[in-house]
Amino acid sequence: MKTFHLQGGSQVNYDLRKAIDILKRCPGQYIETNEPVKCHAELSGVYRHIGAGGTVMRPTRLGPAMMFNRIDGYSDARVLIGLLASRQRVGLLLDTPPEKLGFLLKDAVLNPIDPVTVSDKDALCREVVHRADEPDFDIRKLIPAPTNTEEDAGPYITMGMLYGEDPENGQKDITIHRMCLQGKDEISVYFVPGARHLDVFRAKAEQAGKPWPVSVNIGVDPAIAISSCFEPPTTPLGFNELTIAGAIRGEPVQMVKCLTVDTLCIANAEYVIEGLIMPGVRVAEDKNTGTGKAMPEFPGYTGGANPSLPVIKVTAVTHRKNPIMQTCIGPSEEHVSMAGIPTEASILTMVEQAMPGRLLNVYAASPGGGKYMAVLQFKKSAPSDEGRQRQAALLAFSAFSELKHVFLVDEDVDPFDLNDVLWAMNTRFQGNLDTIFIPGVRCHPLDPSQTPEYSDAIPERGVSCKTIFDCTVPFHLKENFRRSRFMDVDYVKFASD
Ligand SMILES: [Mn+2]
Repeated sequence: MKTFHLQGGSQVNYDLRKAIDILKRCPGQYIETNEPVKCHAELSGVYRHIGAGGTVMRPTRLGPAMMFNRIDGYSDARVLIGLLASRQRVGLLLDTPPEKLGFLLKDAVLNPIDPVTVSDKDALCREVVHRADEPDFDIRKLIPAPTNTEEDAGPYITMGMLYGEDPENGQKDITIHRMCLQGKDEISVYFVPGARHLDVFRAKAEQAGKPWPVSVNIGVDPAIAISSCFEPPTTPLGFNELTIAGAIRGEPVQMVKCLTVDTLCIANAEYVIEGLIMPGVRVAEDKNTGTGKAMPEFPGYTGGANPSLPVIKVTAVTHRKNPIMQTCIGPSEEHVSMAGIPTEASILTMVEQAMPGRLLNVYAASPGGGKYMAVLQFKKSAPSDEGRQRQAALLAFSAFSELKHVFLVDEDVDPFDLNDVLWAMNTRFQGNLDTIFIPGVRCHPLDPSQTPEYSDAIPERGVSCKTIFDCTVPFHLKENFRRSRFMDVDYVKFASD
């Protein structure tokens, strides 16, 4: 593999291909197929059975990441799906035990390392260059973006890291947004309404009547993919999430100047799309299909097509030789990893600051897509800690605004084992005493139970009842809830793995 030489001589080579090389050495984590596959619905239909997991309708399962080597209609491109669709695999890729990943990210946020800009000749993403002013330029022929189900609005870039800068002050942001290929040089971008940081930058450029330069970076070091999923307040407006990826790796992310627009892109990305978001231009997300549907989203449902979205006018596509298009299924376990582990880090940070030493761990659990549900493992050490676990739950809601359900468990319950969590609910929980409702709080618009049609008590789409399920034992009753104690033994000699 080609490596870079930074000033000072250190070698950097964290990229997608290095991640794949790691998985190839780990049994059960990676498979390839040479069977030709269609990007239109077939590829995702296959992977659902191989390893999607998450909130995908059953049958599905956790399984290996999968490379499709032969894509119908594309001569040299490959498609990788499910790279992060397993917490264990994320642990292998970030060299950290799965239950410590939240702590890894928490520490990384506190020790950011700025990206560096390398020269054009060191940028692997420039191995092949296609400019939009060339005849026959068509992003749909260059980028094998899957259409995940037959009713989707079109081919989607689901693992594209959108990078842009504030046109007024140069602040930077990188975030994954759903992007649909709409024409030969047009891509729509969906921003959840509110204050998505890139949308703030975009609106400023639009206000000034200026095109806003962006890059879409596909196929990068998984540390970058996960870091780009942080949200405020952990990463407030102006916090460049690439600095977190730098901290995870102990080395700066390498950027390079775009060829055709005035911004940066990730130097070793498999694909880079350069373009301009034009002021005042909008497109209907399903303009090519009219299905009213967008694509499968993390709660397990297909999101509605948005009638009016900003558009990237593509100016160039660059890629590596034999490029890898990385994709994911929206509701898969991959979303749980990417959204959930940063959520865990955010909760750990806030609760630790408020009440050090009590929150032992957090799991942003799979059934919530990494966003709607968190299990907090909380240790009460003194009578005055009683009730503090509920305060921790309130802090968790503050640490991540889209969180809907918090489950509180004691130190003798494994928060990552949902059977154990539900055991605690069955034996340490009284519904009328230990459920705390916080109605009328804004949550996340993609949860279909949060609509005025669902109940008159819900004033607006996206407003929800946040709920705490306190499955901890009252401190003064701890002795009554002692789990059966088995003998500590050296079991391996009886039955080795
Ligand atoms: Mn941000």
